[in-house]
Amino acid sequence: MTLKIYGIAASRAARPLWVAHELGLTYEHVPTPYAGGATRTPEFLQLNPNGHIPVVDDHGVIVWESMACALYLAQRYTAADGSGLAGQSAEVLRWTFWAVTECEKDALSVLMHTQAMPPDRRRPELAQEAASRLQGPLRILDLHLQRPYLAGERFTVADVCVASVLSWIKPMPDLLGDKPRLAAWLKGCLERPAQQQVRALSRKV
Ligand SMILES: N[C@@H](CCC(=O)N[C@@H](CS)C(=O)NCC(=O)O)C(=O)O
Repeated sequence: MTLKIYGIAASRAARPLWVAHELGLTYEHVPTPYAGGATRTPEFLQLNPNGHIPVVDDHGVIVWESMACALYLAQRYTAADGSGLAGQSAEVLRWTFWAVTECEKDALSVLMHTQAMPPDRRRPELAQEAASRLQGPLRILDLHLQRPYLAGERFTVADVCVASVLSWIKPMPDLLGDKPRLAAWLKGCLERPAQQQVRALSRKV
């Protein structure tokens, strides 16, 4: 039995995949797509009754919800050299929940209505409205980033979770124009080798 991560890399499965690559974990990638019915088969619904990717199957321990998958792996595993991504839990938890509740919906709207949906279905005004709602939370994060990473001096799973969500606002670079610390932090996170490996994976499957 191996650690399995279900979900194509071009999806929220990128979150647990990013953690796995940061830690150099041995895992089996099952690139279940979210379109075409693969998340509605009886076998898949047995894993996640919500019918969503990602799912982590850690030797029989099943985890779904992408942030929970990322946090679980960071808690459960370390890299071969003993380093890890777990970080101070108060910071990790508050920033991860913050990303999901304060940013994710609007960040997704920015992505969908600028880039991800076919041009004839995009509604630029919805991207603009989402971008204005994001200004407040993004300013808060910019202010917090007077330190190198979200939880302090070291890159942790909090950075994975928050950067995964905020990578969706890249098509609107103006959102970051007046937030230099946030812009530099996000660039640094997205340039990390593990994140590049996951992006390469998303171009393959
Ligand atoms: N809150 C869930 C959302 C999962 C989700 O919506 N995943 C999408 C792909 S990114 C999916 O599986 N969509 C297929 C569907 O809903 O049928 C999480 O973070 O894991």
